[in-house]
Amino acid sequence: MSKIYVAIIGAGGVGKAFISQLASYSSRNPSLNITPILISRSKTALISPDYSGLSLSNWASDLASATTPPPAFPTETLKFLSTAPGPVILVDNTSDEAIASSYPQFLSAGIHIVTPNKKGFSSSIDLWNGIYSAAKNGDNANGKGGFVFHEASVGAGLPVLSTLKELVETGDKIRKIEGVFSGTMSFLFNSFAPLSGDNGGKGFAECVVQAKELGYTEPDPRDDLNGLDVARKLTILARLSGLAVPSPTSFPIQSLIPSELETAKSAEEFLEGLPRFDGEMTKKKTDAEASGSVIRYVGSLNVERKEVKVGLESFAKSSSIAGLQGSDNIISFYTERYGANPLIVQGAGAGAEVTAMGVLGDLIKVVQRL
Ligand code: NHO
Repeated sequence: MSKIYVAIIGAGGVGKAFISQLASYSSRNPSLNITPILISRSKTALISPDYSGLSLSNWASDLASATTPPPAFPTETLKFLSTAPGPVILVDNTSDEAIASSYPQFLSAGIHIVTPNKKGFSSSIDLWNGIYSAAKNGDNANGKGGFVFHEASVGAGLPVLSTLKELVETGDKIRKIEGVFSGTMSFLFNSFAPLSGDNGGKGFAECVVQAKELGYTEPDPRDDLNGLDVARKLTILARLSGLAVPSPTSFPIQSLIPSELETAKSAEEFLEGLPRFDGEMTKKKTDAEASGSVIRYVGSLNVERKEVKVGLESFAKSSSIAGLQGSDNIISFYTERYGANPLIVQGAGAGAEVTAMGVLGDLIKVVQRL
């Protein structure tokens, strides 16, 4: 088989785990001739200018000592990839909006894209339309466009988008999708408002600090607490369900950042001020407990009513959302076929290894279609 060229942009938590999983997949499938030609991070890159391929055994130390800057994006990168002597899969492991904005150009040039980056699929509807009108698994089925897959943009390695696509493509009607879409929010509320009702007297702010110390939150926890990450995931699910949501801020999002702390200059200043607002969250928790419920941060999409919303809701203690553990996600699909008992996908929804698995799974989908 001729070579399959792979260009990897972004070598952080997910990127590192992806490269190690790719190396193992490649050695288990030598006949595929997987040939990495670019590994880049913000300031430096490893490049194989003659397309002979980079070794994946010492890539991390090679990249650490590299001084070559990454090829300029998009022009130089597009030129390098589109002149490769065979199919190219671009793996975007960054959260860079500028890279995502260029997907239509790369797809039009026949370059395949797999990515956990939510930006391309949850920003403006124009970008979404641009991507899917250029992609071979979009409107460009008979053209020379590349394939695009982004399973890990929702629920990390959980089969959320592939399940939704199969429901839609086989003619089921999506009525409602709801669930816990953020590993960070899941951990926070499972520890602040556990089923037992007893969390050892911890206030909400203390739970946020603990989540941060355990590495669940973004470096600045406000990036989790503002709800935008969940809103982006709901935007993707809504669009795949046929609702042309214009942007991730075009529907109600309940931010858990007290308005007085929105202007805090640093994550530290924010965390210092947060305990002053513990009373409000404790009241919400005890109000829910009084009716046998617990509070959870959820997203829901009602396709029939064309409604999307993200925020805190109360759930009966017997419900599957209330019974979630650790930082797990749960996504329930209510459809015509499944009736009152939804199809449920549940499990770890955050973390480098499981996210990288979703990305590698997408790369394998492309390989199988070449
Ligand atoms: P890092 O560790 O910041 O790595 C980013 C890398 O990209 C760095 O190497 C940086 O140098 C490089 N980079 C940035 N801009 C670049 C550029 N212009 N050119 C070249 N390199 C550039 O980020 P992660 O954690 O590795 O994440 C990578 C991507 O995966 C992001 O788009 C992220 O949103 C996505 N992702 C991560 C996770 C996760 O668990 N880490 C998940 C999904 C998607 O399901 C997960 C999730 O939603 C977690 C969420 N916070 C939750 O539920 O609580």
